[in-house]
Amino acid sequence: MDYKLIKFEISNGVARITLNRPDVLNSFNKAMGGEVQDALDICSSDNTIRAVLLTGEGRGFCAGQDLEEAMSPDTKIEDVVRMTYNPMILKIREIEKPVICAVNGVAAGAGANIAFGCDLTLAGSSVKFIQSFIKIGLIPDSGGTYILPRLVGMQRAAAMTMLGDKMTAEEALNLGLIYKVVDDEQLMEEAIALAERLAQMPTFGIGLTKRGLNHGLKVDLPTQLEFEAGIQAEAAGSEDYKEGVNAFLEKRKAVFKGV
Ligand code: T3D
Repeated sequence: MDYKLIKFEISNGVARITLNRPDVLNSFNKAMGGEVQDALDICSSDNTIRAVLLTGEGRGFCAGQDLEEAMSPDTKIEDVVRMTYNPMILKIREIEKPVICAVNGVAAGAGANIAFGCDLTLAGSSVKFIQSFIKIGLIPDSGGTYILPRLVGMQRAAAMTMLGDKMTAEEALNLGLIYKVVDDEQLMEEAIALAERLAQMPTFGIGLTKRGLNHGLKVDLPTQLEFEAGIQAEAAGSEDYKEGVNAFLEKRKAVFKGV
């Protein structure tokens, strides 16, 4: 696919997806949603890609749905949710590679929930997160009603989504919504370093770890313990497991291939 609304670059095992509609704070129209989904499919299937980095161009990360497009008579809102946001969130959660998000500016509506749905989210210190759906009478989609109560508890999730107040990066960090706050000027450098570090790690094991974390959100402890036994067996069958143990015993640095 020839991308027009995102940038897609691969370097040192890291695929960087940059939302690229800066004039509208990288809000999503259907076309950009399609491009992001296509890029995520490539990230999933290309074995040379061992980490994904999602960010935005310009002064915003993402202002959610493009409201001009949402108002078009051709747009059915449930189709937008089903065709743009649901598959994107599922791809981010189900791709068995680490997805890092570098939130470079305001993240509103679906933009906030996409950031919260990534594996490791870094935000610049001046960033604001806004559950802005309710400001226009909508509900928090893109997994908001699923992930927010699980991450911050029902009361805080209700306050965030019913009031729609701006939240600072520091507040998001303290609530466990993101991994780290970084000086704005250092954000990309730090996000790339983190992604490149992850891309040198046992990718297959990271993928199984992610599968385990996803599964654990949905089941009881005995079921999850049994699930862990199964995926641990898969991890133990990997080349990286052999390399990790051999490197430890031989007192050298492991070189992981991701398989
Ligand atoms: O189909 C469906 O609707 C279902 C899916 C829903 C998912 C959702 O995400 S619903 C939530 C949609 N998003 C919003 O409601 C956020 C709207 N934007 C804002 O509230 C503000 O722009 C921000 C708080 C994010 C940032 O404010 P500020 O003052 O820093 O920037 P600004 O001046 O408002 O925006 C800059 C430009 O981007 C401006 O255009 P202009 O005047 O320079 O030509 C503005 O219109 C444009 N822009 C910002 N957000 C959107 C947008 N254009 C279209 N859609 C947007 N969401």
